Amino acid sequence: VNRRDQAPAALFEGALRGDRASTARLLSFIERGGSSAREVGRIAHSHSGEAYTIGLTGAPGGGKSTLTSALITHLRALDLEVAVLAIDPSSPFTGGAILGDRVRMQEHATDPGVFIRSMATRGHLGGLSLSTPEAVRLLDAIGRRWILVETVGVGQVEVEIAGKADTTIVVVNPGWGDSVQANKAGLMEIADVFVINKADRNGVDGTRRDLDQMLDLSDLDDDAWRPPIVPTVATTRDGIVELWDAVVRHREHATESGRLAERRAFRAREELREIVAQRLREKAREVCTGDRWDELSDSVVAHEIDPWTAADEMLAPIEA
Ligand SMILES: Nc1nc2c(ncn2[C@@H]2O[C@H](COP(=O)(O)OP(=O)(O)OP(=O)(O)O)[C@@H](O)[C@H]2O)c(=O)[nH]1
Ligand SMILES: [Mg+2]
Repeated sequence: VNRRDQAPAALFEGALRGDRASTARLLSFIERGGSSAREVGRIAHSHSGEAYTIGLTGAPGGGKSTLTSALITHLRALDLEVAVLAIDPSSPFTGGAILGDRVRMQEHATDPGVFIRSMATRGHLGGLSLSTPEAVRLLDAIGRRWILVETVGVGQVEVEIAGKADTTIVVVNPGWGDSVQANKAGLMEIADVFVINKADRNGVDGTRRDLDQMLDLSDLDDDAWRPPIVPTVATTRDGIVELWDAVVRHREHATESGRLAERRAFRAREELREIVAQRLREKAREVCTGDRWDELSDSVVAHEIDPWTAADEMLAPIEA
């Protein structure tokens, strides 16, 4: 049977057996949204709950993909299997090909212990923030225990997606200051580990001081986790052992303090809230079409009825 014609349940069987094309196809369903995506989501949900997710975020070109590739090499040496999702919130739907990431992580392309996938969105509101956890859950369900999620950029959406990981690595470069000025606070809020990548360049000490100062100001409790600052040179893999060590220590701290469970519970509630909100937005689009809409909106335009009363009348049938 051609995989294009297979239903999610059959594809999931294939994915469980390690068939990458089936996994890729299921991720495409998720990327597109709609009823097939929901079916994939339901199947994946019942099989998931074991994976640990690590987010990497930071300004474009900071070295996230090179770092991810270096981390993969390190994890493979530890005999761990890994899946990577590279998320690009700014690109339109691509069917899973973001060239830079492919090239950067190419050395792992034929390793069966590594699964790499790029995801983009058509740009509809809430699309990527819902499809990312869904994709993570699928990879979890097919048995990937370590999932790396790379998000490009430092805008609000990116920070939100990156902040949904169990451990979030924020990647900056020496002399970072200006490029991310606008969203420093957002990055400080989500960072569990700071990486100063491209530490082969000047300005590492100044950047470290800058980060340290900001962390001093963030008024942490005595037993709170203070994000460590790890300098790396991703291209030569310098500092990767220290980076992984920082991730492992954060994971232990989060697990033992109960923060991990709290964070996951919060995330689950936020996701549910977002799904409900998305459904209501769909409902709103439906309500605002047809004869009744034409009639009432004409009346508002003609100043015969105020918009609040018109909205009440339009919503009356579904609120009953
Ligand atoms: N000098 C130096 N260059 C690096 C280092 N790490 C990455 N680079 C280079 O920086 C460029 C961008 O690296 P990527 O890994 O693609 O960066 P990225 O953050 O994934 O980029 P986007 O996904 O486009 O945001 C490439 O040319 C890398 O070779 C480093 O530690 N030192
Ligand atoms: Mg990249």
